[in-house]
Amino acid sequence: MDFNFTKKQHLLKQTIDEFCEKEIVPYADDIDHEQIFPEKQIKLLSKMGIMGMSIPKEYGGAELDNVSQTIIMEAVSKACASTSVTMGAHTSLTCFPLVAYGTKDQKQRFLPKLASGEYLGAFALTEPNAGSDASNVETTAVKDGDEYIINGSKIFITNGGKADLINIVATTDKSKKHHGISIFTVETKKAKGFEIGKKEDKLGLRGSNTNEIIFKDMRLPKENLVGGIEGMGFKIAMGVFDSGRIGIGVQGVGIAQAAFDKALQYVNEREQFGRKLAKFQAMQFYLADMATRIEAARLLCYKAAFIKDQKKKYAQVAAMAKLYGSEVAMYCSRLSLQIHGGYGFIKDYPLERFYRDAKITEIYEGTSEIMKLVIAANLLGKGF
Ligand code: COS
Repeated sequence: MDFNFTKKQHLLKQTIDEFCEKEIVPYADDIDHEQIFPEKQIKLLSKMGIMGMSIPKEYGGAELDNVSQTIIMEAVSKACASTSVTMGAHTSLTCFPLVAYGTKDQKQRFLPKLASGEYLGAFALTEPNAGSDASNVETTAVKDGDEYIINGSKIFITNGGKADLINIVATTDKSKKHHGISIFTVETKKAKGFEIGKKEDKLGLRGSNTNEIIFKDMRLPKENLVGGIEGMGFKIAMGVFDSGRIGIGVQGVGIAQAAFDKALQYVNEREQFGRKLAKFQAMQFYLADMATRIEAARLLCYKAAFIKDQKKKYAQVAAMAKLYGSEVAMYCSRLSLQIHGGYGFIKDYPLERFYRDAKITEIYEGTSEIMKLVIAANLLGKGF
């Protein structure tokens, strides 16, 4: 057993931490307050090869292991969760399914553009009647010669209004339920019948783009069916979420760490009743509770990434990492805000941003309740 990063991973952590401190942290409040899409930050991440981190070298990617990808997700999330979700929807939800399940032709056509940052990606499953109940998608894909005709709409899609390429989940045969679900890749600028709908105004992650997207008789070549076989979509989506959940767990850890760091600084500066806050036992207990939970959540996330790197089954530990990482984000952002008192409640300090950003980690890529179902299903013998 070895809890150390490799030399390469350690160097990567140093590099990404320094980058985030310089290029992301100073802009994070503005990104949130002014709802600025973090395009500049994403461009810089592309230049560093990070938008292609999950893509094999032969397609222009950096081909990083999952532990390294988790290091990056934690660092960017600590700096700015709006930026990290924009990045994660691309590297994890978009690139991962094409890498893991795409045909050779799909990899050749799409991965180099996603790796270089020429294309920003998104993944679209959620609909008004399909969220937790992922198999209930109503968007249809009907085969017509060498094409599929797609009709329907998707809501709450991260990067939906900005993406150049979106993997969309549709039903090719509703009577087969989840066995009739397929995933199609759409290049949004080329597709007729692709429309951008309502942009959401959110509690947190206010710099990230969350959009409705609409398909009206949108025609796609049959070569854009991910994996080339109809009915594989539900299993692919489940695989994508299993993997993505490590990222959301560690996004929670990043937010929690950012909140904790501010608390640690504040208790050493702020004086009340003639003493630094750090001298009060109540504050010491808060710090100890936060630090312990952050460390436990972090270990779960890196364990999940490590197991994925070992090519072993990881759905259960990924769900645990997401469940606990998101709870710790909520816990630490609330406590750190409490320690800051009134200062935590105003926009001059980032505490209220952390508090708002933390909430979504308990909801997207599977709610905490769904995580418990996944964990229980694995405990009871499903074993993905
Ligand atoms: N990996 C591979 N296959 C999986 C899987 C996984 N992690 N989980 C389920 N499956 C397969 C099962 O093996 C089953 O296949 P067969 O019918 O061929 O045997 C099939 O999928 C259906 O499984 P199950 O009956 O367990 O599916 P449910 O419809 O009950 O749904 C949950 C299972 C709830 C886990 C799933 O719908 C889910 O993850 N929902 C949350 C989706 C989500 O995260 N939404 C948020 C999107 S916003 S980013």
